[in-house]
Amino acid sequence: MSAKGANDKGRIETVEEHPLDHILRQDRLPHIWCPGCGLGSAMTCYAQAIERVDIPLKKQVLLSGIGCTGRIAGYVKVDSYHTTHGRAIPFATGLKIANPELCVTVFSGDGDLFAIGGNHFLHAARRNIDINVICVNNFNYGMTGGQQGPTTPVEARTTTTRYGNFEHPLNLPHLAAALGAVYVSRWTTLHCRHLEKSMEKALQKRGFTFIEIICPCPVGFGRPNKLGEGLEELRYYREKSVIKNDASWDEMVLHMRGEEPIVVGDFVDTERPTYLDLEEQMLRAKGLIK
Ligand SMILES: Cc1ncc(C[n+]2csc(CCOP(=O)(O)OP(=O)(O)O)c2C)c(N)n1
Ligand code: SF4
Ligand SMILES: [Mg+2]
Repeated sequence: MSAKGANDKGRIETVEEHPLDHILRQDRLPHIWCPGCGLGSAMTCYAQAIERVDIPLKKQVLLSGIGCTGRIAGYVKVDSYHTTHGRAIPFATGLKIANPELCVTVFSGDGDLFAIGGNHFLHAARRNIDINVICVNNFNYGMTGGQQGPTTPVEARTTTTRYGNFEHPLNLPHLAAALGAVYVSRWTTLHCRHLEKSMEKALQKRGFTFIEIICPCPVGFGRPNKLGEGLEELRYYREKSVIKNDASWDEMVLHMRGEEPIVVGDFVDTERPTYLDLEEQMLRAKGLIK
């Protein structure tokens, strides 16, 4: 797309515009992400999805905690909140309960959502709060220098596991499904079309939805684990990925070593009364509301 504009010498020239310019906060760009980081692709998928769904942008809200992923909430031009580390889900819960008309999405990192914020994830999913949680899983704390986190694979090297990680990682879709999330999917940043479709589905679905995005972090994860630069890390994920929508819980496990595939797909798509549905049903049954 292009438009005519005057340059600083007053001459008219053609200025290239990106089709998503109106969805991004231009005054916040350029972004802070490292060359080869997958976060730009993840954000682009989200920007496409919020524009495609039949929900006015004015009703969409984006929240994040702290981390490289958390910056997305500052770059997308919808009402957004860059909350404290790990606390985006309680903010999102409060927003949704106070104003159920809003379409509320949390976009944050593996460390933010599942270490310091793990408890909030658990209870929002169990209560089936009608919010969407999108987690960029780069297997480490990217922003603070590549430390080990709750999704770091066994044997992976980080700045705090110099000889390899010896903790069992969380399996995020498995956890979300076990907690009763009504929609659960996993894609890599290379599966742009699938990821966009999943985001569209999640935005329109009633109930707690969860999407895991496997994302290259060439600085914090690719380099110490000898996966190469961003493009090579992406190639590694592409070659190992297998789409399997009906994957069993065992197949969802990410080994990230040897021949084991990275299983991606739409794993759960079901219905369950939301927190507000149950509250309304109960109050109505007791004659407390009409
Ligand atoms: C209460 C608190 N503890 C710790 C930090 C430091 N901190 C900032 S970002 C971050 C980790 C981010 O990791 P992740 O959520 O995986 O995001 P990424 O940078 O990898 O996208 C930490 C520990 C903080 N900002 N606040
Ligand atoms: S540290 Fe990792 S996640 Fe953060 S911007 Fe750099 S490549 Fe991306
Ligand atoms: Mg991370």
